[in-house]
Amino acid sequence: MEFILVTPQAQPHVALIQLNRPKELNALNLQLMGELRDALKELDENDEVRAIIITGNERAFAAGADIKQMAGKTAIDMLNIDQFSTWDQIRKTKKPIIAAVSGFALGGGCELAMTCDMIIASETAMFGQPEIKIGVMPGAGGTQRLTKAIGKAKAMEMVLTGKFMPAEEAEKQGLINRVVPVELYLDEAFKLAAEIAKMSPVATKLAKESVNRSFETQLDEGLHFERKNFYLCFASEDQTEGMNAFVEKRAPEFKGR
Ligand code: DAK
Repeated sequence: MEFILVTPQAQPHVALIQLNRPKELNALNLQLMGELRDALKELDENDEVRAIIITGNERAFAAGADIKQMAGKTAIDMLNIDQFSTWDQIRKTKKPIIAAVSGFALGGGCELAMTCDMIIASETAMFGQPEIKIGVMPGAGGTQRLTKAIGKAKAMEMVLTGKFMPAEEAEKQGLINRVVPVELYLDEAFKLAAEIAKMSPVATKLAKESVNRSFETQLDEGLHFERKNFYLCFASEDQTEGMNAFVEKRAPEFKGR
């Protein structure tokens, strides 16, 4: 594993996965996502593990999918790469996953945190779906999960303006479980994981599956819709312009083509 660190028994029955591309603010490239998928599958099959924590570092949980890797892609490239199967497998993890978030949780980073079952944040955490600023839209569930978590008006504003939501507001809006001082966010995640790890692993898995079931059919349909529109963004010149502008550190000039 090059881009994640996995500790299967960070505490009794609790595994820790740390995203580890600190210089790139843990931008989620394809390799990192593949490693994360494989690690979660292994931990899900490991009887000693009852809860899993995913974290980044103090500055960033993850600043999104790797824009440098995506910038030159066409809609057909995106279709052929089929990152969605990786995200789908992550979503199918049966054991509870807690995201311990500090700093940036943006784009795919925010979507990854929302794919987890609970979110503990440090007071410096910032959540956002800024894809619109680089000429695309959320592609890994952001339009669906964010809307379900914080409601249409707030989600619409975040998705259409790319504005970030600080941890305190995210707690008020119900996006996260709680916010704690930065030096405590990982401890707090471990405390929650330890509490869950005391319960019956069978009942825990069944309960997680049941809570998720409450919106699953609707979510499947919503994700399908989002994916089609996400691919379509890659057929636009604005996507190329938006992502190249990020890489070249300049403001984009969108033309609506
Ligand atoms: N991709 C690649 N590199 C990134 C990055 C990213 N998302 N975010 C940051 N970096 C890199 C920067 O380019 C910089 O690299 P160097 O220039 O040093 O080589 C380094 O990390 C440090 O970043 P900054 O110098 O920019 O740091 P600042 O503190 O000034 O700014 C920032 C921090 C987070 C505000 C800024 O870096 C930023 O705006 N980053 C981009 C945020 C963003 O737009 N995120 C959304 C990306 S699109 C899908 C699944 C998921 C997705 C799509 C499809 N499928 C399943 C198909 C998700 C899409 C996205 O997430």
